[in-house]
Amino acid sequence: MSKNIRPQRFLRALQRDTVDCTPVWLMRQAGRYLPEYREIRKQAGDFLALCKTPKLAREVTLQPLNRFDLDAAIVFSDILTIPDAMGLALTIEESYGPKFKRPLRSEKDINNLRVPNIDSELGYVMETIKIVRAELEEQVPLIGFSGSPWTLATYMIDRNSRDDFNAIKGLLYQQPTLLKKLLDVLTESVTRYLIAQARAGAQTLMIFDTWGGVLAHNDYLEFSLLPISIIIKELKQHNESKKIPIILFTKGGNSWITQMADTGCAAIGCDWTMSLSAARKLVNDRVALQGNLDPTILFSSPKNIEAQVKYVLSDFGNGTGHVFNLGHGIPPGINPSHVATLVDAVHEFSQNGHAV
Ligand code: 1CP
Repeated sequence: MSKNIRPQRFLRALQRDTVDCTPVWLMRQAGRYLPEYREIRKQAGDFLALCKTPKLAREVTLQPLNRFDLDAAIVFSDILTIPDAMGLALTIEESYGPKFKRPLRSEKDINNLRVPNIDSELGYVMETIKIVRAELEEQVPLIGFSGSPWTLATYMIDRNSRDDFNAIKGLLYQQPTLLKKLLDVLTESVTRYLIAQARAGAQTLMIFDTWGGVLAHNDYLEFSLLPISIIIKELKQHNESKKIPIILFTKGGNSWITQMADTGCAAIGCDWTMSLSAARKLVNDRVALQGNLDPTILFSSPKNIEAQVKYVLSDFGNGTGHVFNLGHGIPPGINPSHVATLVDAVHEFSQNGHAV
């Protein structure tokens, strides 16, 4: 335990080593719920300019750490930087969300896609990682990330509304070979992107498979988890990334937890619909678990937030291998002081018993 100082808490929990208390970070910890984020966002003009200006991306990465006692930082960027670098041209509209100027509309569009040049097209992400790492020194570890190939594909295929998966599922059932071609280019792109992030200084890599859960059981294994497994295998073989722990998060992915644990990831992110103790039994302590408070609980009272934090901690139970998080990102519009309540409650209520 002597080496169990604060900077190690998160990385130790991922390796299922002993910790002094449960580490906590929050998906979308930088973002619109923070007034100081909205200010910088205004200054930058638009979302992508913010991501592409390392000086500003550095600032918003650090904003939540200046306010809260978080145990990890996550580089400020977006999963859609890869399709943007492939030429689809990302825009984020305030009322709509992400949109591409040139979404994939035809077989030819997919056939013409190429793995982007990571250094020249996505170098700004690596630049942000380098400056944030230098600034954080060894205070808390820095997480790099990417979307999964399937999740990226759901955004890249032209569609009419945000929550309509008919277009991509139509492709899956009508032209599976073409979809696989798209997933192959994305698999290679994500692999190279994550290796570059490790090289730049990311100390953990997270794969966001936000839309894997919309797939039928066997389709998830073939079209979402298989490309992810290939990426993890490659990362494990590459000198620059082989020692970096990987967190795999499939929203709505509870039914595949045992298969996810077989990929070689260090931890699985769980959404709030599953009991952590049940998940733990399924993975048999082979991997750590990250999660899983329902983000909307942040809209409730501080007293209720504390009670729900206690519940999640006791649901995981005694022993190591738990990284506290939400089951999905922080919603815009919550009171930032409620985040402080959550973070402090995790540390306070996990000191004795829960984490050994
Ligand atoms: O208007 C704004 O200021 C933009 C809002 C915003 C922000 C703050 C977007 C657009 N992206 C981000 C940052 C972001 N996105 C981070 C930053 C690091 C942090 O967590 O603090 C991360 C990790 C992401 C990842 C991301 N982007 C995911 C995976 C995680 C998840 O939430 O499931 C997804 C699906 C996206 C796509 C995206 N980008 C932006 C929005 C609003 C969305 C979601 C759109 C949708 O619901 O389909």
